[in-house]
Amino acid sequence: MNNFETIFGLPAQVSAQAPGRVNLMGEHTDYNQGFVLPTILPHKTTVQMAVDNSIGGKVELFSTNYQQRIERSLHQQKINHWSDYIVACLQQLQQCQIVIPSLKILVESNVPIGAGVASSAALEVALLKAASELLQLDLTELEVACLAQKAESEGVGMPCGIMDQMVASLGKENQALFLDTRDLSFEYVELPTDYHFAVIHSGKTHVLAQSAYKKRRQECERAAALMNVASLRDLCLSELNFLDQLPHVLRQRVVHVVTENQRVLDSVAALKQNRIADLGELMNASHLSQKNQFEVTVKETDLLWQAAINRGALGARQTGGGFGGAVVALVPARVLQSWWDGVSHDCPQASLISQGQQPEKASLRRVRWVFPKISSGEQPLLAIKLKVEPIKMAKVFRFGT
Ligand code: GAF
Repeated sequence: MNNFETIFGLPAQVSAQAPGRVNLMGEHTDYNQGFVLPTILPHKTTVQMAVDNSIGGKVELFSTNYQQRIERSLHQQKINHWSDYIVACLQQLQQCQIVIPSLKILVESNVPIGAGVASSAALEVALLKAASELLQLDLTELEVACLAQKAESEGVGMPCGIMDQMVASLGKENQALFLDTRDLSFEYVELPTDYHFAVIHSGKTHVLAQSAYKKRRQECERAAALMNVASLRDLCLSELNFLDQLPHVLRQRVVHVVTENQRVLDSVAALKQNRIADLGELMNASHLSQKNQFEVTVKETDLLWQAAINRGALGARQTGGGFGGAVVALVPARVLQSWWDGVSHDCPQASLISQGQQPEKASLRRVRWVFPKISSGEQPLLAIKLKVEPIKMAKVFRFGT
């Protein structure tokens, strides 16, 4: 008997999984219709599900991480609880005229929470993939990602972009997902095998819904409006000389987004041409831009970034939404152990989440699930249509040559 049967007294009908992610380049660019370059982690969330007509229109949920059972009605709004992510996804399906029967749902995960590695997207995507199979909806991976992003922004109230849900749904091992968030076109880019992308939790938990994430997004939208463009994606490097009409803070935000978009394009080129040292430099520039221009790093991630470089990483950067969470460092495979010995000496509060290509060797320190408290009354700022239509560019994008 597996966990599901022990907990619910009936066998699971379907099971689906989705991974956590580490973003290698392109931070806070997705809600500006820009570029991102994430990849997946070996850590996964598993959702098992069965129909149970005896529980009358409700869903009964169990999380093994919390060791907690809860019954939810799909008429209910969020209650600032881990189950909100599940209810929000099922409500998205209802909005697509899909009838949701009474369900029993089990969630198990080893994706660290509060580390900036997209645990909520892993839960949403695993849930929607399981529901799609159970209810024979035949959702595509793209549709799953779009529904998951809508669930998080509309149902949970976290106005995120689409990067995390896209890579949780479409990501592949040892490949980065080079994604254009404007039209959701993407390409897989092979990652080098003789280097590791080590992901390290700084020890400072990030809770995006309580952070200035929403404020940053609003600043970007205000800057775009003042610059008379649909989004910051429409600005190019040469236009950075003409930001005089913007207040200082907005100018800083624009500089980050425009240069970060360029860094994604440059990182893709560096990976394809095996210019790994160049990729390291781009990662360092990205961290400094997140620190000085976008102001989303914290003392703990800055110290960890410095230690990672001092101890021999080719480059490093804060990854994910920021305000705490993780740093990703590019480390030659042959020095990985001595590098980590040095970093963990300099930053004793840090823990290695994953060391990239050899997940089975990663020293995993179990991170307790801590679901963020989500403030109420937040409106979604971005509604992505279920059927994605390419959006015409307002301007020809002029990055790179
Ligand atoms: C969080 C969000 F969910 C993403 O959409 C993205 O904006 C990221 O922060 C920052 O790049 O993970």
